[in-house]
Amino acid sequence: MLKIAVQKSGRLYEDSIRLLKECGIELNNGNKQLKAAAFNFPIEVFFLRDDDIPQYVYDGVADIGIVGENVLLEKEKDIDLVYRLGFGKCRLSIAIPKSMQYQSASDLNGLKIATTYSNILNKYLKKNNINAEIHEISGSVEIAPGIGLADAICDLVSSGSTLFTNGLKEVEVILKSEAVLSVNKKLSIENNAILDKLLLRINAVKTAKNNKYILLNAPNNQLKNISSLLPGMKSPTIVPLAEGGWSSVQSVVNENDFWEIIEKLKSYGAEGIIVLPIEKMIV
Ligand code: PRT
Ligand code: ZN
Repeated sequence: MLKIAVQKSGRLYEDSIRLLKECGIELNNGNKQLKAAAFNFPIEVFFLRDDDIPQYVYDGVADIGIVGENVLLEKEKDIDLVYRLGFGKCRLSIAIPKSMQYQSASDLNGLKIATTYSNILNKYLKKNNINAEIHEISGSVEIAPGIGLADAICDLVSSGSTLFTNGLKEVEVILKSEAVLSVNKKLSIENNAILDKLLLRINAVKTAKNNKYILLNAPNNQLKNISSLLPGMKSPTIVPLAEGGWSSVQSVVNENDFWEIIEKLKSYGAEGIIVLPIEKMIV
C-alpha cells in the first residue's frame, strides 16, 4: 500500500484530487477524514497541511506527497522530487514599495526583508552577495512594509494583485514553483512498483493534456507535405476518402505548436479540420 500525502484544503487540494481521479483512482471518502483509501488502486491518501508534507514524507509516515516546490525547498528535507505536476504555478519574488528606486539586486543591500521563506531567501542573498536582514514572519507578509515592519518582502506571487493592492512592486523573481510529487528515498520494492504504475498514469494524463487529436481531409498531391507536419505518435493514419483524389489524415499534435501547424495545413490545402481533446495518451 502506497501512502500519499496531499493538502487537506487550500490551493493544491482540488487539483491534487482531480489528478488522482484522472488516474482512475477513486477514493472512499472526502477530505473530512484524515485519510481515505482508494478501492481500485493500492493507495491511501493522507490529508495534511502543506507545510507538514515534506517532514511526513521524510519520516516515511507518507511514502510520497504532492506539495509546492517552494515548500519542498524551504523545508530542506532529504526527499526526492520525481515529477513536476503542472498546477499550483507561482513564483517566489522580492517586492518593494512602489515609490522606492530600484536598478538591480544590489539595491537590496541594507534592507529588512519580511518573509515566511527564510531558507530560500537566505540562499538567494548569499549567492548574490547581498547583505540584507531577513525578518521571518508567519503570515500576511504583504502588509509588512505598510506597517513599518520591513522595507521589502519575499513572498509567493501569482496574478500580482496582492502586491498591487498593497502598493508593492515585484523586483526579483527568486524561484518559479509548481506542485511536485516528492518521494521518500527508501521506498520498499512493493511501493516502488506501485509508484511506477502511478507515474505511468500521471504521465498519460499529462501527455494527453499537452496534445490534441487532429482529423482532416487532404488532397492526395499534398499528402507528403501534410504528413511531414503531423508525425503523430509514429506516423499519421491515412485513409482514402470515397471522393477520388482526397484522403482523411489522423494524427496527434502538440498544444504548443498547434496554431502554427494549423496555418501550414491550410496552406497545403487541408480541409474539414477537426481537433479533439485526448483523455489519456500512452507513448
Ligand atoms: O493550510 P495549509 O498550510 O495547507 O495551506 P497554505 O495556506 O499554507 O497554502 P495555500 O493553500 O495558500 O498554498 C498552497 C500552495 O499553492 C503554495 O505552497 C504554492 O505552492 C501554491 N500557490 C500558487 C500559491 C499561490 N499560487 C499564491 N498566489 N500559494 C500562495 N499564494 C498566495 C501568496 O502567498 C499571496 O498571499 O496568494 C497571494 C498572491 O496571489 P496573487 O494572485 O495576488 O499574486
Ligand atoms: Zn501552509
